[in-house]
Amino acid sequence: MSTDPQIHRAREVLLNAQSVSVLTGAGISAESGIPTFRDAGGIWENFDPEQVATPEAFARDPGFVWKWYADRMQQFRSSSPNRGHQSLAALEDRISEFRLVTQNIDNLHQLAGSRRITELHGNIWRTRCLGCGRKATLSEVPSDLPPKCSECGNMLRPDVVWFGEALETENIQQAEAACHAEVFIVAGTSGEVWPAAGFVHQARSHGAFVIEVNTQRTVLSDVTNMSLMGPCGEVLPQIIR
Ligand code: BJW
Ligand code: ZN
Repeated sequence: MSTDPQIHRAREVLLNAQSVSVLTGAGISAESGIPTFRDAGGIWENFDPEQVATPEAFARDPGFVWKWYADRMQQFRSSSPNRGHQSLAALEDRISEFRLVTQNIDNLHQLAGSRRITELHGNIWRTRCLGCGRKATLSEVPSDLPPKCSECGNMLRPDVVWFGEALETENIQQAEAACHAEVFIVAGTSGEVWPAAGFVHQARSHGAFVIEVNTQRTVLSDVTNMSLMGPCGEVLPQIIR
């Protein structure tokens, strides 16, 4: 058991909480071998977000954008949840009012056993038809790109949220409700992307005790009550036991 007073305090706060919400970002999957976006060596060092993560990019060259997603699907498929994901699934089991809000599309929280999840930016394994709007789940990485709708034959897009696109209203509502929890953990996100970052501000203004878990300071560190510096896979198991 760690003797770090901050870890001890975080553990105590969580043990006494009736309601807990968590916001996660790419950093929680880093120890599963999935690159983050904005760290050194991250995705945006090799790809311009304007070329792969905007509706305009998809309209210009759907095949190119789909190839980028198909490659990431292969990578996600060969990755497993780590101790960070597993700790959050265990926390959910003992907290009656719990919500996990994630910006990640990699499905690793679900694979770890989390159930009360809000996927702010969608899920890479879900598609949406540009013709009939039908959503479907992929069981395999599509090989014929861009894939077509089995109902109407129109082109499918990944059911994810790109820059300039609105998040689903239901997801925003769930995240806003989650901001009323007693304790709010923000783990593995740079806090650079909105509206996700705004939920941390909201939680703090509603009086939550906000705990950040990150390998470095972020723009959110000054908003939180406590910043625990370290990898999610080490820090989360220490504060959730
Ligand atoms: C570890 C670790 C370890 C590493 N352990 N930690 C207000 C102000 C300014 C701009 C805006 C604003 N409001 C809206 C905007 C515009 C824009 C935005 O936020 N831009 C900023 C970047 C400037 N937002 C949008 O466009 C959003 N839509 C919107 O606002 O719509 C409005 C609208 C309304 C009505 C009609 C129409 C429109 C949509 C944002 C969509 C973001 N999409 C992406 C791609 C999703 C699909 C995909 O993955 O392909 O989402 S971009 C990318 O960034 C992805 C992520 O979910 C998101 C956040 O990144 P995240 O998770 O924080 O990763 P990193 O890499 O940034 O950080 C990793 C962190 O982990 C670091 O801090 C590390 O230190 C840490 N770390 N290892 C612990 N082991
Ligand atoms: Zn269709």
